[in-house]
Amino acid sequence: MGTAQGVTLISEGFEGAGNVFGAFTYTYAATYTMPNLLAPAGGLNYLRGGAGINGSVSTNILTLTGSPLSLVTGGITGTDIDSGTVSYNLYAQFSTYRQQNDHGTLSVQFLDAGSSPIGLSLNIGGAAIVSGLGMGISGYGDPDFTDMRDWAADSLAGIVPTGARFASVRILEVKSAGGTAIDGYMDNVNFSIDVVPEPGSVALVALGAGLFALLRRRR
Ligand SMILES: [Ca+2]
Ligand SMILES: [Ca+2]
Repeated sequence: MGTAQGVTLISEGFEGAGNVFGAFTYTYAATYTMPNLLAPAGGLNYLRGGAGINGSVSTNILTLTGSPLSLVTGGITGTDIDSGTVSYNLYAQFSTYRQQNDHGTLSVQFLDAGSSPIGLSLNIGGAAIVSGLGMGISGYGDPDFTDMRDWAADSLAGIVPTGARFASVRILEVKSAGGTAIDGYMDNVNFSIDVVPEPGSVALVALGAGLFALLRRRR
């Protein structure tokens, strides 16, 4: 087991003039959504999906700058990954415009040393998250509507698969037929990896605790 600490591969709040997805942004002050009350806070700006075609379903793919990312970084080694001791955490916040239900999906695909995919991609966000968002009046803006949408976070955590060396990251933006803009909104995208205790040592600790409990019960 290496001595690596957690490595943040992506931490993007869409606050600057540019962002790692090369995406257009909206300002919260434009009140196309309800306020973002999640933690971490939304700040001033969030990602939007870009231009679509009025009257038809449109998609836009936003690829992370520098994708695929190397997973062998920050002291994390290929041996750590192949020992099943590297965890991942994928997180982002999602919203949409009124009841159009346009949506963004954040996808991570692990790749081996030869850039071949390993398993299925990890996906967060998408139609399911967006369709469940609450709605209400933003409280400012003119005109205001009664169906402005809340923000919700989605996340996935697990173990980086054996053999993985890279992660390909992209956002798929989809708009419904109505409207012109692709309004899958996203903020505070975070993707990190970390070395966890080896399964063997965890199992031994658990076994020890189990024996202790058993002995106590017999007394
Ligand atoms: Ca932000
Ligand atoms: Ca739209």
